[in-house]
Amino acid sequence: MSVTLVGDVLSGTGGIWHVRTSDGEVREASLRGRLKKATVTKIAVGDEVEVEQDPSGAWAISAIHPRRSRLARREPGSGYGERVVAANVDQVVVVFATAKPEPHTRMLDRFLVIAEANELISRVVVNKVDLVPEADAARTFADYERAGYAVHYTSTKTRAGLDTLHDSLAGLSSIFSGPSGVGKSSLLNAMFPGLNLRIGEISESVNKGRHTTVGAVMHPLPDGGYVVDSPGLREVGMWQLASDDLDRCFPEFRPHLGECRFGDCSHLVEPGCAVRDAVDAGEISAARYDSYARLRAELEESPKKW
Ligand SMILES: Nc1nc2c(ncn2[C@@H]2O[C@H](COP(=O)(O)OP(=O)(O)OP(=O)(O)O)[C@@H](O)[C@H]2O)c(=O)[nH]1
Ligand SMILES: [Mg+2]
Ligand SMILES: [Zn+2]
Repeated sequence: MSVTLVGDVLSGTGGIWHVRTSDGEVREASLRGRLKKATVTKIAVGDEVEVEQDPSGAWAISAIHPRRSRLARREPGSGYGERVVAANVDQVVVVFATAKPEPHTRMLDRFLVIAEANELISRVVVNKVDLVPEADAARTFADYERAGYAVHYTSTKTRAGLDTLHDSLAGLSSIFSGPSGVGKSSLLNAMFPGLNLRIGEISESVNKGRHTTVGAVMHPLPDGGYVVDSPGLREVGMWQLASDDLDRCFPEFRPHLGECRFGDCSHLVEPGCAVRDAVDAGEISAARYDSYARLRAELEESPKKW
């Protein structure tokens, strides 16, 4: 008789998946041949699966449960396909640094749009606040607080903001995302010392695009919930987002949608646009609107076959 257990996929390399089963053990499992052929869903970190032990003692994944959520983005490089970075996540923690590397808020907007398009809540973490005056950091990221995002100002050196961030992760499954070198792994180590994640060498490596974390790995938290540490991204591709849906991915636009003169307003050129009026009135940040316009142009140029 074979044993079947339910578990969560923590990581995977070379066809072997680490699955944390309901009894708290972490088991190495391969994907059942039958399932491999039948399934269109590629397994991702965070997937809830069934594993079966065969008489020789080896474990195999025999079923994948439906996902309650997922964070997907475009296949990196020239690919058009989607890549599910993690399944069954509750929130995306988008980490940027005040410096080393310099924060590019346009890129932050992309990370946030992808989370919104996946219908996930995001938090913004502004790490390395020890490197610049507080007022400078607050000015750079003020637009995000105004847009309604929770913004955490943190430092792993001074431990500023770590308790509040820690509390916001309790009982949830959170994926840490953001550029390379901003301190995602450092933050997780500082909040959960047992994790012992590899962190990068000081600054010089940051701009050379050397990635310290390789592949997304999910870690169970001592008091319940999970965190996913993911490798830094240099480019973040949109996936399967219709250009007409982009406006809803900017939370501060939402109160104004439906108030434009034209129902299918692109908020770019049409007269009587409530979104542009709000920008002119200073209610919506001009920089965020500029990101919207650029992303919209990009989506309209991209191949429809996504
Ligand atoms: N000054 C300062 N440096 C920090 C802080 N947090 C992390 N660092 C440094 O930033 C560098 C990169 O940290 P990592 O944690 O490896 O960054 P990461 O975001 O996980 O990078 P990838 O895994 O490549 O995506 C290391 O040298 C850390 O010591 C901080 O709050 N202040
Ligand atoms: Mg890392
Ligand atoms: Zn409009």
